[in-house]
Amino acid sequence: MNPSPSKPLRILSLSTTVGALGTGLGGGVELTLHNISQALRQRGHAVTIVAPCGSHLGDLPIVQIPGQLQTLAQTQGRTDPVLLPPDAVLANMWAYARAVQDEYDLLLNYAYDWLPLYLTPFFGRPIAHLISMGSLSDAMDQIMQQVGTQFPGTFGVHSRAQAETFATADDYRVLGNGLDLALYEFCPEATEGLGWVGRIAPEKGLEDAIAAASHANLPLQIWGAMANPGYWQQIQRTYPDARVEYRGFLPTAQLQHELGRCQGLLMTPKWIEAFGNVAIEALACGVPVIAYRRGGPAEIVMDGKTGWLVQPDRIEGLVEAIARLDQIDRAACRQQVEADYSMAAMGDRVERWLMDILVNRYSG
Ligand code: HBI
Repeated sequence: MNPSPSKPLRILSLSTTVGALGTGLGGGVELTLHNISQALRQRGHAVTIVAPCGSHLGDLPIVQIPGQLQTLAQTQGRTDPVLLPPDAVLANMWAYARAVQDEYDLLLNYAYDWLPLYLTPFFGRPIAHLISMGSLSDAMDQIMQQVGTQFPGTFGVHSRAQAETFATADDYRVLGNGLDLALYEFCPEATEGLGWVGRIAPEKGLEDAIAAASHANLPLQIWGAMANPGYWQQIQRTYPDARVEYRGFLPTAQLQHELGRCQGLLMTPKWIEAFGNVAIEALACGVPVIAYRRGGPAEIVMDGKTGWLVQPDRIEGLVEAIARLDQIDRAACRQQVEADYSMAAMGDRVERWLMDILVNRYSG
């Protein structure tokens, strides 16, 4: 089958396996899967999603597969062996995919797991792998190197920084990410202090944001899942007088309403964020972003135009940037997201990636 851009594709999308879609356990990739699926369907492609039982994702049709969920890859050690529970939903999903593959033009994998990669050469249809995190384990790195070399161009990532955490990243397709901008309201005037959004966990570096907000003598509002209560208590002991308010983990409509009123969002990651969805969520509301020059956010923030990039781990750098937030035009923040990170922009990038895979596949 020689694909032509006008010919609609039949795409079988295989979900992350760490939780049923809609539970939030799948983190950022749930939003990514939903937005890509919607964008491709708006272009006339047929998208079928295969996911663990109990999944729901708007009005998208989902083939529900039973079985035991996968362990979160980021909770495992770098040298750990690959784990598969008995009756693994991951294995059951890919057994289903093998059985129905001839009804599709290509498969699109969202799971950050070893098995789908290992199975790739045994399938008759091309498989595109959307890699949702940076390098975490030797086993994944090795199978990615093996399959990425055998099937060049079939790996998609969210940022160049994420790609570069893997040894053979030169032909990984950088896709960025995308939001349904109708869900985010532009807020022209700030009426609150600073904001911070993310899982409350050590790799997110919340303590740096609190230190910087205190030095700048501004209040800090915090949104996100309480992933690590011990870490939160330790921060409160370290900064007993900080003017911080923990707002909890809010649904998008509520989060964007509150976040939109902030003078600026602080992003202080200690690890390589694959992308940093919260950066484009803030920008979509007109909120400038101050971020460490590290990982995905450093490829999103336009230094001096939609926020400020700061030398990593330097609190005084954050404080200097906070003092210059008024130099940023909030409308420019919204405009950047509309140009680069809308559903349409992300859909263009993903569609081009999938078409290139099919063209390369059939051009020999
Ligand atoms: N871990 N084993 C495994 N498989 C996944 O698909 C996976 C994961 N950890 C996190 C994750 N997916 C998603 O939350 C991504 O959005 C990061």
